[in-house]
Amino acid sequence: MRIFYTEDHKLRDARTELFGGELVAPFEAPFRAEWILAAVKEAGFADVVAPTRHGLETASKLHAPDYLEFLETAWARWVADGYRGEAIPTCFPARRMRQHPPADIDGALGYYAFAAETSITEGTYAAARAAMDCALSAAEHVSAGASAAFALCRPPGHHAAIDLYGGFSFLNNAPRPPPRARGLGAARVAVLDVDFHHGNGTQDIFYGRGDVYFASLHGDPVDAFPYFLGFADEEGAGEGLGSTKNYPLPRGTAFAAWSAAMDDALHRIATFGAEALVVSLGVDTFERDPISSFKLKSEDYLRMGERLKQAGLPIVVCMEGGYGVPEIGLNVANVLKGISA
Ligand code: SP5
Ligand code: ZN
Repeated sequence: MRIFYTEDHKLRDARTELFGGELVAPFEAPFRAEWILAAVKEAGFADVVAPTRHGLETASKLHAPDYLEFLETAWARWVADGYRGEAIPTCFPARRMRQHPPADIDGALGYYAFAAETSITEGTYAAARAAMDCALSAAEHVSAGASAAFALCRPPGHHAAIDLYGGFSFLNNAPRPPPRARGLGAARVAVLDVDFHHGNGTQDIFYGRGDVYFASLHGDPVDAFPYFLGFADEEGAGEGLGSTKNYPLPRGTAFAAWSAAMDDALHRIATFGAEALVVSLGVDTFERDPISSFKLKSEDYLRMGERLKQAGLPIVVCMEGGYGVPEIGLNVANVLKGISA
């Protein structure tokens, strides 16, 4: 399986994350990608290539133009206003307030953020662009006939919505791959999001679309981030009605219950008639993940990969979350091994 990776992820190296009332060293940091790269190489995956640089064509289909302009310019605007720390929003367009982007950067941050833990820094936008390049290159590799590819990218993307950042995500990395021998507009694609957190951004982007199925297994939003989306009664809208499926799972969920939900998701994806599968892979379902509450063990990720392979579809694996512990590398390598078996 070819792996798409670029050191440009290191441009995203924030000093601060708002956590527990303190500014702590971010959970989402460069060492994650380095540990994962080392582990997948150790596991024998040697075909590691740099992505090709893409323009904003796909990003413009997923995100609003004003949001992309905000991301591109936010850091310069923040610095120009004389702030000394990293860019963190402080004021939000909450219930009954006006939904409009203020001219002032402090206000604009609040308008485009759905969560304040994620500081914007100098290299953030460039790193997010490079992550998207990895995802697009992996999708193109699969479209050209490969059975699977892995975008080893960070920062993550699945929380990035049409015009919202947060949850460590800025640009969504789950673009639909153009399946081989099909026009871009014709094919049906499924996104299976196995990160511990609900993929609110991906759901938002595809909610009204009938040609992209979105299924997410995650900590129940009644007690897990992102708290305000990811409930079982969200099923899509308009042409997309019936093509969103959420599996909110309780704290402490272990692999038996988790994989039963994944089975159900994969059956629905087969019924939908997907021709390609994008896996938003977070390994923050691991039992020792520092910010999550599921109980998956390292060997469970091998079973996960094997079950994904059984779906019989071309697969684009896209890196999302998984924090803090060295096992994130082994857990990702196990998923790839299962898919390649
Ligand atoms: C891509 C991804 O995994 N993003 C996750 C972002 C989560 N950020 C907020 C985490 C809040 C954690 N609260 C932990 C409560 C434990 N009791
Ligand atoms: Zn996550």
